[in-house]
Amino acid sequence: MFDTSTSPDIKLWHCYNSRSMRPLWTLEEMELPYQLEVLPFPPRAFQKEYLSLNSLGTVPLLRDGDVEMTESSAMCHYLAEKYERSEFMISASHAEYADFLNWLYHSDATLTFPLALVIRYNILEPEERRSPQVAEDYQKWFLARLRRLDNHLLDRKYLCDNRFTIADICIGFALHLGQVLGLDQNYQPQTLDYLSRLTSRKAFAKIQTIANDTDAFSAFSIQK
Ligand SMILES: N[C@@H](CCC(=O)N[C@@H](CS)C(=O)NCC(=O)O)C(=O)O
Repeated sequence: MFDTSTSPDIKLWHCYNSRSMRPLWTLEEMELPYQLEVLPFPPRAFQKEYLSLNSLGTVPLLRDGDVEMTESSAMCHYLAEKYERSEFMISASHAEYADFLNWLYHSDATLTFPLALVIRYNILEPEERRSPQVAEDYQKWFLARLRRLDNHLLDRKYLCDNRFTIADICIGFALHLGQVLGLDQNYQPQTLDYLSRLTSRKAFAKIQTIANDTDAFSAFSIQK
């Protein structure tokens, strides 16, 4: 277990290179104390006891006192609001507020979802159930779904208000996961620049060193 203080209230269950990177990256950017439990991926297969904590079997799981959450982008939103870190947020009175929320939701529902199917049909299913055709279709779908982001980044360094916010963390994770799967070869130059701007942040570099020996996708990324 990785513990950043003696008795933090916040506890996060994490798998390397999974969606739990979103709240982990947020915690590090905000310098909040937390406890981290690292699980093998997928936990529903390799750490069955985890199902008693989260019946979905998915990561992340976040607890903060009585609060329990299972949606990664919502966790980033919660941490920024709850711990009053307005520098990572766009307020409701700001002209770009709706856009900010849209990127937060877009990050998982629109961008990460097709990647989950690529992982499933290329890596997680037993050999006889794998389907290169399904994986390829969802890779193409993911790249087509980057169009809106590609256009948005033509004249911007960050998604909202010209500064780094949790929207960049949430979208940045989806781009990072695509990169882990070798899809960055097809990213537009402005999107690649944006991703390297995000991954060169100190907090990102730090979370990449946590539990990197448990990377479930490393064998696949080496073959790509
Ligand atoms: N919408 C949820 C999805 C959570 C999710 O599906 N996590 C994946 C890891 S990236 C997982 O745990 N997959 C393993 C499984 O489904 O058993 C979120 O954003 O946190």
